[in-house]
Amino acid sequence: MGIVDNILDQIKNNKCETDNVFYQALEEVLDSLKPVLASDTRYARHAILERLIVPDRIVKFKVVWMDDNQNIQVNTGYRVQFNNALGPYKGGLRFHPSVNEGILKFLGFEQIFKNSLTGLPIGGGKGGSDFNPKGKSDFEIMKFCSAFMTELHKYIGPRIDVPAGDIGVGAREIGYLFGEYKKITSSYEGVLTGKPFMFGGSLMRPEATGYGVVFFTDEMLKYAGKKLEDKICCVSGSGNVAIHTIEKLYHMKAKPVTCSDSKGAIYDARGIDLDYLKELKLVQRGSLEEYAKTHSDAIYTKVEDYPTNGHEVWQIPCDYAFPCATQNELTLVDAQHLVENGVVAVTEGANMPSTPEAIEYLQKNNILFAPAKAANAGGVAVSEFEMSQNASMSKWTFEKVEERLELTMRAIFKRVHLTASDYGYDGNYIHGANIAGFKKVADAMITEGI
Ligand code: NDP
Ligand code: 2IT
Repeated sequence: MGIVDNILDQIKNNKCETDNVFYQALEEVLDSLKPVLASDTRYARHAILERLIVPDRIVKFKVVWMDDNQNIQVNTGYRVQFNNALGPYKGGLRFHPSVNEGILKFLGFEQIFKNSLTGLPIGGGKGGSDFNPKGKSDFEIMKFCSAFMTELHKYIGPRIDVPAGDIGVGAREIGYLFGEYKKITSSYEGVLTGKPFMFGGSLMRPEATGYGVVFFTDEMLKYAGKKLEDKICCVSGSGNVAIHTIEKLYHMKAKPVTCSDSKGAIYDARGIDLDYLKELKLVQRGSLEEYAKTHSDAIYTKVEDYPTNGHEVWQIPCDYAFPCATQNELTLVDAQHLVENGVVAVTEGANMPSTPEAIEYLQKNNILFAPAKAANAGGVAVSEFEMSQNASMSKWTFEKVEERLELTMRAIFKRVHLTASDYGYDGNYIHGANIAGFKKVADAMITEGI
C-alpha cells in the first residue's frame, strides 16, 4: 500500500460524519499527488502530506448576541488556520446554518492550493458560523458581526490571518466586522478584505471571482480552439459569484440563460436580465420567484431542500456550464444531462460544486473541466491586491485591478495546463491544479523546516 492510500485509510477510519466533505477534498488532492510523491522522495522524507492535511489550528468560539425582540441568541464561530507556508492565512468567512468544522476544514484545505496557484504570498484558511443571515434585520446582522469579531480579533491581523467574504458574507458584513475590529484594537489596518471601497476596499473585489471564472474559461477554450462568443451558458446560484460570472459572460458576448437560488431556478431563453437580477438579489435580497413574476417568458421551477434537489439548471441544453452556488450541487445525473445535451466545458465557480462521480463522468466524455481551486481564484487574488493597496496606503484604478486579475487568471491556466502535461495528465486540469498548487507549498515547508 502506498503512502497516499495509507493516509486516506487512517483518516477514513477516524473521520466523523461532518468530515465527509473534507475527506472528499483530501481524496481528490492526494490521488493527484501519487506521481509527484513517487518521483520526489523528499516529500515523504519530510512527512509533507502528514503535516499538510492537519490544520495548524482550529479556533472554535461561542457567539452571543441579542436579536430585535431582545432574545439572546447563541451561535458557534470558527476560524480554521490551515497552512501559512506561503504567507498569512487567507480565506473567506461563511455564514450559513450548515456550517460546521468539517465544511470549514474542506474549504480551508482547498484554499491552501488555490492561494498557492495565484503565485501571491498568501497561505490558506477559512472560517465562519452557523448563523443564518436570512430574514435578519440590518441591525441584527450588525449585532452578530460585532459579537463574532469580539472573539475573532484575538486570532487575526494583517500579517497573521486576513479573512474575507464567502456564502452569506459580503461587503455589508465585512463593513460591520471591520468596524468592530477597529473599535476593539484602535487599529486601522487591512485585517479583512472585501471591504467597502470608501474605507480601504479594492475596486473590483465584488466582481473578481465571477470575472476571474470567465477569464479562466476563456483561456481554457482558446487552448482548445473554441470561444465564448454567441454560446449558451447555464449558471447556477445568484449570489456574488454567479452574478459576476453572468456579467462577464455578457462582456464576452456569450448568452447566460439560467440562475438559481435556494428556493428555485430560472430559465430565461432570451438571456438573464442582469440589471434586474442584481437589484433583486444584491439590493432587495429577494427570491428568484419575483423574477418570474416580472418576466413573463422566464420559466421558474420551485425547489425544496437545495442542493439535495434543485437540478433544473443542468437540464437546459447549453455549451458551457458554471456551477456557482455551493458544494456538491452538480451530481452524476446532472453531468449525464449536460453531456446528453452537448455541453462542451464545465467551469466550477463555487468551491467543489461537482461530486466525484459527476467529474469522472464528464472527464470520461472528454468534457473540458476547470476545477474550482484554479478557476475561482480571482476572488482571493484581488483580495491580495487589496492587502497590497492597504499596506502601501494606495488605491488602484478599476482598469489596473482588472488587468492584473486577467493576467493572473490566464497565468493560472497556463501553469495548470503545463503541469498536467509534465506529469502525463494532458488536459486533466484537476491533476494539474492539485500538483502545481501542492509543489509550491510543499517546497516552502521543506525550506522552512519543521
Ligand atoms: P452568496 O451567499 O453570495 O450566494 C450563494 C448563492 O447560492 C445564493 O444564490 C444562494 O441562494 C445559493 N444557494 C443555494 N443553495 C445553497 C446552499 N445550500 N448553501 C449556500 N448557498 C446556496 O455566496 P457566493 O456567491 O460568495 O459563493 C458561492 C460559492 O462560491 C461558494 O461555494 C463559495 O465558497 C464560492 N466562492 C466564493 C468566493 C467569493 O469571493 N465570494 C470566492 C471563491 C469561491 P439564496 O440566494 O437563496 O441564499
Ligand atoms: O473561496 C474563496 O476563495 C473565497 N471565499 C475568497 C477568499 C478571500 O480571501 O478573498
